[in-house]
Amino acid sequence: MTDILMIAPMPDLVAGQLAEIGAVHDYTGARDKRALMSEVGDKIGVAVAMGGFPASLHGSLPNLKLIASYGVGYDGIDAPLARARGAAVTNTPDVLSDAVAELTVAMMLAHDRQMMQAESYVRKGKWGKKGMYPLTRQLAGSKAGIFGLGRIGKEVAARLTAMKVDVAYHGRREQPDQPYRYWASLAEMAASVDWLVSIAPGGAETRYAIDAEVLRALGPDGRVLNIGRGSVVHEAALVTALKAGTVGGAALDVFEDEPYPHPDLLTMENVLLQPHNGSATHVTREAMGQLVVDNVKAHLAGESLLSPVN
Ligand code: A2R
Repeated sequence: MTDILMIAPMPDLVAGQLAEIGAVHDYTGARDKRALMSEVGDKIGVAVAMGGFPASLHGSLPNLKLIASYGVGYDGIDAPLARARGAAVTNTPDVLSDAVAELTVAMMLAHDRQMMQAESYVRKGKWGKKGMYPLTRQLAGSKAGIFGLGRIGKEVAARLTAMKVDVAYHGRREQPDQPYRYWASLAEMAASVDWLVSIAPGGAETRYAIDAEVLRALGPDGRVLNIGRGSVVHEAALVTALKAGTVGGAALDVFEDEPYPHPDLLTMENVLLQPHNGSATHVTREAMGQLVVDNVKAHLAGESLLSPVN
């Protein structure tokens, strides 16, 4: 029987299946984590996580062989360190790309067409009293620059193209097989688009990539959307730019300090907010959970991992 450490709360689908294949120890729920570690630490072979793994835990888990993470982003896990300590890391890519891409496009549409405000206009009876709602922007015909044309970015690009949006992208390298225009400079791309869409991973390399300079380049008619990682956008700089009107609007699903968006964002009309909901559909969360379990099973059976990251 394998000992499995749950270092983040897992959906029932995951927790239930893990309990069938090993002895599960709940780290997050443990009142005395140190006592738990001294009791079971050297027996733990597998840890299940949710995008993060404290590096300090390695010292208590000398026999850890796998960190199976729920979610595609793993910027909170030091994968090279885990590998050096003898542990593989898996994530849950691909199965969530459709859900994240459709929320991305939904947010762009909702923002441009002012759907939240227009709905409130109807609910509050303003339609009958004041007449028709003011005209809004149209997504078709606009230009979008995607920061991070990876698995999710490509799904976003395909949907936007179908909706007659002109797509460009920025990343560390050009992808010659892609039909979209490549920009080596994020700021230059920002200056050329209506929507700057960030679906790049978090981590030291992308931290604050969308800063005051990039926002200035995006300009007073530009809108920024972030559905990748909160750390990619300098939130204070964004708030300043929105207040000054040097950026036209924002649609944000992820934040620097979740679940606490910058308080000024909460009162801004030209900001659309979502609670880190990109992959939050029944079908996708089920598929993500199953992939966590299937990685653990593959590891225990001595088979190749389904989605290793290191
Ligand atoms: O840079 P490239 O050409 O390798 O393109 C990748 C880009 N990317 C970066 N761009 C600029 N600077 C970086 N340091 C950097 N690191 C990566 O982001 C690639 O096109 C894209 C990431 O794509 P995938 O690895 O396929 O990730 P996926 O499944 O699209 O998910 C993206 C992110 C996750 O990392 C979570 O943070 C979030 O979506 O849920």
